Amino acid sequence: MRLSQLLFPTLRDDPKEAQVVSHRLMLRAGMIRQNVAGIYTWLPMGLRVLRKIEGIVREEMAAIGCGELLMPTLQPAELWQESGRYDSYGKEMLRIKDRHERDLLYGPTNEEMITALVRDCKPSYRDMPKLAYHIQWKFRDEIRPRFGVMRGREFLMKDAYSFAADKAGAEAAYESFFMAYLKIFSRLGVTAVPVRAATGPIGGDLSHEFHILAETGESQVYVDKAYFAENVNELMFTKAKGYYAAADELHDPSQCPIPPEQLATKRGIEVGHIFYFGTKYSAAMGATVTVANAQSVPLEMGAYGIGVSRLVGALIEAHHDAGGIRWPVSVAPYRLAIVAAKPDDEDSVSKAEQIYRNLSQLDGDVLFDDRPERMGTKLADLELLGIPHVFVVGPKGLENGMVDWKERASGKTTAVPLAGLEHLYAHF
Ligand code: P5A
Repeated sequence: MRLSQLLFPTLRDDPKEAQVVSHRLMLRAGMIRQNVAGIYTWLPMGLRVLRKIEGIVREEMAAIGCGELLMPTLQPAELWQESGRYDSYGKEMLRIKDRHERDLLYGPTNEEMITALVRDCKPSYRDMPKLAYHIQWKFRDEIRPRFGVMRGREFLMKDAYSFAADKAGAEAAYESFFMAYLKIFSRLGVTAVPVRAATGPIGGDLSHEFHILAETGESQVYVDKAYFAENVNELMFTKAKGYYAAADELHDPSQCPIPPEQLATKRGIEVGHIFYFGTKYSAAMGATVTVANAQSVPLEMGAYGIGVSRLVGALIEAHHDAGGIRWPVSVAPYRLAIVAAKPDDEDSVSKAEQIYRNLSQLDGDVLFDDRPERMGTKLADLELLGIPHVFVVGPKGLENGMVDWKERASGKTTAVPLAGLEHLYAHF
């Protein structure tokens, strides 16, 4: 992609409205623009990160046999009347009337809709469990939208649902999502600590939140210090469950099983939340499965959320420095940028162009900074945006058949031969 053609409005100064570093950097690096409180336009650079996160989530959902579908954003009120949540959900739910005065709502979550769908599919106990997810925009009329995309009103969620014939099947599904979540966060370049959590308006009696630990986190979590001696991302379910780790609302100091000196109190950003809620929705909505003796029983359900748009902000909270964002390579808007050191030196501009063409044939993850700006400005923008690798093509290096390779993570610059660029890029 040629940067000169992209909508990439960077800002020199910190925007006043942004209180946390991720919000400031997303605005400054031209990733998002706010439309009204808590509702954003995703500009090309922001959208690429969002899509890459979605890509990793999709691969890990496929790996546990969870199929993608797509439910609409608008839902009929009747479904929520069936489950009993239409009134209890309160002001966070955006209620809408269509031209026929029919009550609709903009979905804050999809338990009702998917339960009705599975009910209508009349599943047999022979092909249990059923696992499905979608990645869809949600709306919650948060009383205090803040921190940019981290607490939005419109936000992108991956929500998955499991349906099983019995409790053992539901618990097995819960465990496979739990493990998939650790994998997803590890591939995103972060550790998200699973903590026991209250279930709130979603309901149920078993639930874990996944928290990226960061000073700016909105939640308080209490975690056994021994947990941190482990590689959390590789823990097995039973071992992870064995550690004491609780969200604020579940932590009661008088009941805590471990001594205070062994307990770490941390701030966390909740990037995922999983629930086992048994038959709460299926019983209310008549979603049943016929078991061996021709009897019908309500399905055992779980739901599994990941805050996809929140993650963009949370990853920046975890990975930045004075120069800007430091994306893990797996989610960077582009893995590589190419810059001609002197825009008026024809030789280096055409060489840079040629390198760009060659490498972009391999995949579309290369950015060509062909803007008519000084090199210092370009490099500062690319650093702010957090592009992991930059090739600087200049007359000096070209004399010896070399270009400069700058690495965002280490800040190192190395001269590398033109002939080896393809090979190098393949390893980024
Ligand atoms: C689980 C899947 C649910 O809604 N129903 C379907 C369940 N859980 S949840 O915890 O309420 O939300 C799941 C994740 O969505 C993110 N999230 C938000 N992100 C940005 N702005 C918001 N206002 C917002 N609210 C929730 C969180 O990451 C949460 O874990």
